[in-house]
Amino acid sequence: GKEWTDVSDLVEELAGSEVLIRGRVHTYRQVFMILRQSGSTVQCVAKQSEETNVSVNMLKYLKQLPCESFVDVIGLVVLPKDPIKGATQQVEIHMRKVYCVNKALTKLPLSVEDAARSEEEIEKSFQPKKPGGKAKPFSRVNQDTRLNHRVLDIRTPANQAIFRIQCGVENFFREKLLSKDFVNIHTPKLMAGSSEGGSAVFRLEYKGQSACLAQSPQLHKQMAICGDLRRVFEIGPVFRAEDSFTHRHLCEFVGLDVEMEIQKHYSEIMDLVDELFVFIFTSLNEKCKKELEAVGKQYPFEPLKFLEKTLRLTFEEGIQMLKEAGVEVDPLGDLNTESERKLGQLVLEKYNTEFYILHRYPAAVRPFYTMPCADNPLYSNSFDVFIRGEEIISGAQRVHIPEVLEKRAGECGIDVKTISTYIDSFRYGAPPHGGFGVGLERVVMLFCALNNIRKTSLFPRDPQRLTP
Ligand code: ATP
Ligand code: AMO
Repeated sequence: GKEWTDVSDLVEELAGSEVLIRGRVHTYRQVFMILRQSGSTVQCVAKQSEETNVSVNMLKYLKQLPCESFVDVIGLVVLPKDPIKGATQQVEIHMRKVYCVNKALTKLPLSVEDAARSEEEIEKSFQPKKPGGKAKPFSRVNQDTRLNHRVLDIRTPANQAIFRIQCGVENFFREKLLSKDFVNIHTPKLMAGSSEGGSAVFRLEYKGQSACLAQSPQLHKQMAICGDLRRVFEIGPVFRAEDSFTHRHLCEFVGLDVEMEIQKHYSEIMDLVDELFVFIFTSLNEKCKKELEAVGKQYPFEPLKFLEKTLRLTFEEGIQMLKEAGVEVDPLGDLNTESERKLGQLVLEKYNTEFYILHRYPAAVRPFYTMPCADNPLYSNSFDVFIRGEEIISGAQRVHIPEVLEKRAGECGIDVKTISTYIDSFRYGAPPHGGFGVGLERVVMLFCALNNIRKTSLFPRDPQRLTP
């Protein structure tokens, strides 16, 4: 009839009491077993004493238990003489009884202990501890090994934290939008045509008819606005048949999408981006402190620099800054990855922020549904948002005039027949509107300055990976 205590709740106040805990065998050395539960660890000692008599049989049994096995431990909470280095909890458990709940394989494809080491720790292990001694280098776990055995890899403290941070971003996004009277919608992922155009679309057969997997909720979130929902958001899967294998593209990712009526100007959409993301970043820093620290322990990073009021630069201002720094870019073309990075650096130096909005993009590089600028149709009422020099958001005011929309779709090589129901929606009366799309995995990756989007996707799908 004993209740289990969480490892994270094992604190000094419990000293002297007997507890029952369940966790994994993280490591076992001499008489010390480190028990792990999610990101928390506690040192359990097999001591022969009057108070905690551990039988010789139990010791033998413990020694042969493979790492990662699940055990129940009954033991006495004791304050340690010296600070404990190898565990998160600052109490020791003197074991009285141990039961194995479920045994793991003796030879695991990767060791969680190895997978949790920082690059610095690994580097250091190549030096001998004592001069003239022999070094005992730790092995590096490469990314493919991690992803092939993702269930084991997810168990590291940094990964435990990453997916809690991801959950935080999603919750703060939803919380803020609900407080502003947005409606949470769900749009179909099976579509008759492609929503973003281009080649990066997965095609499939749908009951004898050709179909696509949604490249974004773009068309249907706009149709929801035509349906008078006024302000909507969606959190859902987005599919892109990306060809290139990069550090920031997945073939399936989580899209955070917003669409809203606007009164006068597309700056209303950027105002929302500003308020929403300052709220998300502030909430992360306040409510996910422990998690951010855990990520930083394995992958050290500086906290994101952002302003209370998000900086806005026009595309023209951006390319002027690049030009002054000796980088020539096409004034009516798109920025490539390298010039986006460079501009991020320049903005950081000049404005001391790593989060900013670049707007009024050249019309030619934006999707067909983007509203051109009233004063100059070579530019558009659109924007991208960057964290540490990399894109996390694209957004814009949309064309709500059906004839213009039809023409633009045709010019962009889209088969207008496949999106006729979308274009028709604007023939029944449509308000001026706009919105944006955010890549969840990119937000987490860039907030924590991680170097690869696969680190922030639980089971990533990329051009070479469809399992696990
Ligand atoms: P979008 O929604 O606009 O597709 P994105 O973040 O997926 O946003 P892309 O449009 O694919 O980014 O690319 C943005 C810029 O990065 C483009 O100018 C493109 O030339 C460049 N780029 C994209 N993929 C690569 C790559 N694999 N290597 C180098 N540059 C790339
Ligand atoms: P866009 O194509 O720029 O815009 O996508 C929006 C955001 O989604 C993320 N993203 C990706 N993340 C991971 N892997 C990918 N392959 C990938 N592609 C894009 C990025 C990007 O900023 N319909 C418009 C949005 C809108 O205007 O409302 C759209 O899809 O973070």
